[in-house]
Amino acid sequence: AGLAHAADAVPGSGKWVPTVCQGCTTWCMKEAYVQDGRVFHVRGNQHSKITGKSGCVRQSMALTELYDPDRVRYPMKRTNSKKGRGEDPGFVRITWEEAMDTFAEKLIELRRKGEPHKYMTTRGRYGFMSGVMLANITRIIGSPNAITHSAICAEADKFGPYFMEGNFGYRQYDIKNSRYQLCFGADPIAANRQVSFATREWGNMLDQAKVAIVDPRFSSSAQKADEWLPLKPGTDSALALALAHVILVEGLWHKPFVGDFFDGQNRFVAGQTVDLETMIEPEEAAAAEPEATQVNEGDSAEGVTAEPAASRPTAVPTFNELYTHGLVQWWNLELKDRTPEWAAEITDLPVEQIVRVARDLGAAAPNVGIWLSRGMHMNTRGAYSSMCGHALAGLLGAAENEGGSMRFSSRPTASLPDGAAYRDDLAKAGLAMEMIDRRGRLEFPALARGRSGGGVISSQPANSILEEDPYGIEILYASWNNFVYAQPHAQEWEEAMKKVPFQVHSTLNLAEQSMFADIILPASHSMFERWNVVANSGNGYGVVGIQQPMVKVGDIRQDESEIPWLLAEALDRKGFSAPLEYLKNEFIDPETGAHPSNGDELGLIMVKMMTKPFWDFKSTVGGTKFNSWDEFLKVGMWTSDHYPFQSRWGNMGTKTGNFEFYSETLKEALQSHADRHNTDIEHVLATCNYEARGELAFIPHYEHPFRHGSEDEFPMLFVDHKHKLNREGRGCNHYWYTGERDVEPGDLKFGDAAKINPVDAERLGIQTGDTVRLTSVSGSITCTASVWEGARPGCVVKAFGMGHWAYGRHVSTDFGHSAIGGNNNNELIPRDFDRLSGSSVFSGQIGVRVEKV
Ligand code: MGD
Ligand code: SF4
Repeated sequence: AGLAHAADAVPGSGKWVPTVCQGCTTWCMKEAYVQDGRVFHVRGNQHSKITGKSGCVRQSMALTELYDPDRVRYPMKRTNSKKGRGEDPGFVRITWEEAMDTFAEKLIELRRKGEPHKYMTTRGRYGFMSGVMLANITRIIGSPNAITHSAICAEADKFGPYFMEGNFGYRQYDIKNSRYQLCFGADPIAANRQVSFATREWGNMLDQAKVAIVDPRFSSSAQKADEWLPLKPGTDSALALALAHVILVEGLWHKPFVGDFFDGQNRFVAGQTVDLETMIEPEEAAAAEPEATQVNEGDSAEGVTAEPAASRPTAVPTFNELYTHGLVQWWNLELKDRTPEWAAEITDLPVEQIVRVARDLGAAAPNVGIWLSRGMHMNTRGAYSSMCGHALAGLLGAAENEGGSMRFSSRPTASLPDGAAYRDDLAKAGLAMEMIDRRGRLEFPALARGRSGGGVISSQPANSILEEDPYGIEILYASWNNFVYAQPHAQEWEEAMKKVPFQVHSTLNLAEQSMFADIILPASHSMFERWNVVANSGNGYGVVGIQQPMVKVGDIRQDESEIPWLLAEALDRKGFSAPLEYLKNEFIDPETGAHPSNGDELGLIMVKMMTKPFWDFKSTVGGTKFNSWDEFLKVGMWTSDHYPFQSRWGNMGTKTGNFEFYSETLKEALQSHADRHNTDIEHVLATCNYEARGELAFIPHYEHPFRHGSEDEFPMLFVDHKHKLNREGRGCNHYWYTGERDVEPGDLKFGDAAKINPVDAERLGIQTGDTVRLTSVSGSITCTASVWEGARPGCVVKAFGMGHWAYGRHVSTDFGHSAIGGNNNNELIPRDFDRLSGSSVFSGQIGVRVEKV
């Protein structure tokens, strides 16, 4: 049932079926070639204005995931109650009915005890239908604890853009029209959010644009750039501020966006403040801005003025800002002293390079991309790094502009019914409990969208469970995630998972997370085996695509439609009918008016409901026109109109409507968090480990990198990065992944390499191939040394992705015990936060010691 284009599964008559790849956050529109009931090949969706038929190197690894011989093919239960690494769970096959009945029984018991809030769901990667199982049904049961992985992904990335530009989201970079691309902590042709597009366009871009990569590692993108800026980890904000300083001192800012001095004379001189207002003579005042007149009128109203306005000097703003706010305050409070010489000391980059990059940026403005990612801001004070980086986009007029960065295009999918009407009193009481991640506490502002506690603290639950603060968790449903491996300080997750008595893992493979599970549910592969909706943006276009079941490997179920249906049915059998009523009543096929009678129908109905704005002929959303569901299904994706450049200038969604160098929006958010805790902003910042006091809190400014571990004990710095073959934490169980590791510069075939510079290698007596132990404040791992000039001296560079002690034959030497090649980076990375955004720390200054063993 539900196999799309089943008629095509006839020998010799293959067909391209549209779907979406979710191998990373790029979410590329795809087509899969299906023949004889098998998928043979994938390529970009020919209708995609972002990628066309092209794709990244790892698109085909979706197939190795789908047909992985180690894939879980039926539900299982644990027979060994002892949990922990090295304990064989003793999984045995069970039916879907037994699996769901056991799960439902545990949930009913929890409700009987009056503790439904002790149920937690964790979400890793997801489709747009995930909210039904993970949030809506969870709330009907009575728990607020729907925890997503967003804060281990890149929440800090959204901080600067939100508080300066009103955009709580990622950006698309218009690299086709760019004349300069400056990437901080991003390797766009290997990872990040536009990989297929960036891979296709990078070479073309180099013909018309300069590219500069800021990274302690000589990444793939750095190798194809004009400038490599191998700065000391954790110092990106110093570089960004110095670039801003030079841009201002040399008069290179984009005047049609930022504005200019009232008389066109540049007053930005290093070390000198600029007056907010200037007194001008009467004849100049006549030609000056209307504000000058208003000052006189105000004076007059208070009875101050004794002489006519035109006959005395008048105060005017020294700098007339157009679409920005607070430039002079930013200069006075911070930028005036942030010279290239100052930054060179901190970053270890040459003064000339900083000045050259600043001048080139100015010359290319406004067609400049300021590309930010994890390496720059996923660190203890990363919120302000994010602001420092994004401020350059404002200064250069590159925000929302051609050749610059844009927020994601509008992709108006219809939302699904939330089920609030199906919550009983018990559920409402559970929902009122504090969330397990402690969001909103004084020390966790997590100011997503400007709200105190508005964001998730993805790494906190393990610690909360161990400390039983606010309480322990009794039941966990983990969907498409592997937090025991993917979370920083992974050891803590192992400990916490031992304490959760009942766990269900919906997964493709038995991963580390599964080793603590009581029930394993074999999930559908997102790209080939389920209905779902996924949207993204790139190249100026918003796209919405559907995933559809085209094959089925084993006795699997669709994770975001069939599994919630089966759970709702099991709960209903046990007398708790609200979830099933919610699914049966609220989900209605917009074409036929039919209600679902099983999970597969539910999946199709959800897809049709969400995508109706795109295929309903009455729709007014613009973009691609479809006249029916069938027409839409064949193409499998909708494309928006092109992004309207500059349309948000003056309408940015900040408090002032402008691009805020002095963030009134952040000031308000910090104040509301402080008010909530009856304290002041200074106390909030001190508690959250930031150095800023006073007005500095509201502007992009330099904070010293927070170092984990002393220089004496841990003299080198750890640089974690995504390997080009990583499909997030997945895709690893294949020899393409383990064998071809050297597609990433400096890595070793079949190895898990710690890459160190020859200078350090000589000092430490280490050669390529040696086994080395890396130790941080968090833990110790062993791996293979690779002596490589692309690692900045003083750094140990290592890709995330190997070191699975469970997952499959290609990555674990002894399944359930130990990993091939090395260990997980996350055993080295401590649990710490950028508390203003809620993000976890992965970059910055994590001290390590390297020893040959
Ligand atoms: P994964 O590890 O990708 O996700 O980390 P998580 O959100 O935990 O999830 C793997 C699980 O999903 C496995 O159990 C797998 O079998 C299952 N799975 C695979 N495909 C599917 C599917 O189609 N459906 C279902 N239901 N299950 C499936 C990712 C996270 O890791 C992210 S997004 C980032 S950005 C971080 N990156 C990162 C890093 O760069 N360095 C370090 N050190 N740590 C990192 N952790 C973060
Ligand atoms: Fe696109 Fe990422 Fe899939 Fe590559 S892995 S095809 S970039 S979604």
